[in-house]
Amino acid sequence: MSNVICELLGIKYPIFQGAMAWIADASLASAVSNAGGLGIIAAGNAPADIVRAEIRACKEKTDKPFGVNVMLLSPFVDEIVDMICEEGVKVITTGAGDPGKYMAKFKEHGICVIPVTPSVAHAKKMEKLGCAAVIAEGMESGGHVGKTTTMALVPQVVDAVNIPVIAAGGIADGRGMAAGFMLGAKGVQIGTRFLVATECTVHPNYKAKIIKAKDIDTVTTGQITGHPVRVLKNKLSRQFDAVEKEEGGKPKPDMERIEELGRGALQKAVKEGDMDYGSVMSGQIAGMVTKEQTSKEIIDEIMAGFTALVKEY
Ligand code: TUI
Repeated sequence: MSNVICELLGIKYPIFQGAMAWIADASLASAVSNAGGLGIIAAGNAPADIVRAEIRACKEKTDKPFGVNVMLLSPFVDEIVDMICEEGVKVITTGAGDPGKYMAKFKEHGICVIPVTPSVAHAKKMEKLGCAAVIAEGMESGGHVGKTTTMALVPQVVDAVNIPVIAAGGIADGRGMAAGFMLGAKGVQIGTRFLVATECTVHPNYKAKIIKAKDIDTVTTGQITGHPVRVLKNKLSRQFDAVEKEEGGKPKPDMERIEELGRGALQKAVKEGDMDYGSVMSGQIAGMVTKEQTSKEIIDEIMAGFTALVKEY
């Protein structure tokens, strides 16, 4: 297939691989790009040199377009932006904020900027900034989430802006992709299903927990800090629950105590495979993710399902 997103980015299928912090590296991103989607390296909270090495490794592994995600809450965001411009990255997505401060620099380097947006107001602002497209991400997603569901958010963003919209949150197969397109999206972003891809280097315990997860197994932690994060339930999420209830009842909640619980917890899950006290970020669609497959198998299966459905209706 070809559409506005495929043409904009020079990719075969309008499928983005979600930029999962500490997880989405050169191995996964290059595999997704080689399979015809847009692989995306997550900068997360990593310093620029670490991300630079992943970008260079990705260039070695694929000659197809790939992107980098800038997590705007990162303490290293300024150096990440400089490095991305130096490395000649063509497309970036942003998360967890407003990339306005960096737009002039991105434009100067001819970089295509596609922010993740949690609301209509934010999406309109992104259009005014000169972004090429937006990713409307519903609260079904894993990791840091907004407040609105994909079903409600996507059509409202589509109506509000004149740039292409990519749907994210709760999508893992051809049905989800078709649903996103019915809502007016021109592409989809998929995270949780790629987390169990063969080329994904996350700890095997993490993949096993996603594969075992059921529909009701995710919760959001950190609600009162203003940065809610969707994870699979475990001992850490229950600790969060208890501490948030305790602090939430106080006139002046101790936010630092809650932030402290989450510090380093994602690495603990991703690198050490600690499924009890690690932060096991996952989307609500985990219950539908039942086996490890190569990125190519995942993309081919999604596209086969999508095309059959689109022909049917
Ligand atoms: O960014 C994500 N998902 C993430 S980032 C992450 S690392 C992290 N860990 C702990 C706390 C916070 C981050 C793990 N998962 N998805 C994209 C996303 N962006 N979701 C929500 C947003 C968002 C929120 C507010 C985008 C813009 C925004 O704008 C607010 C403003 O006022 O600019």
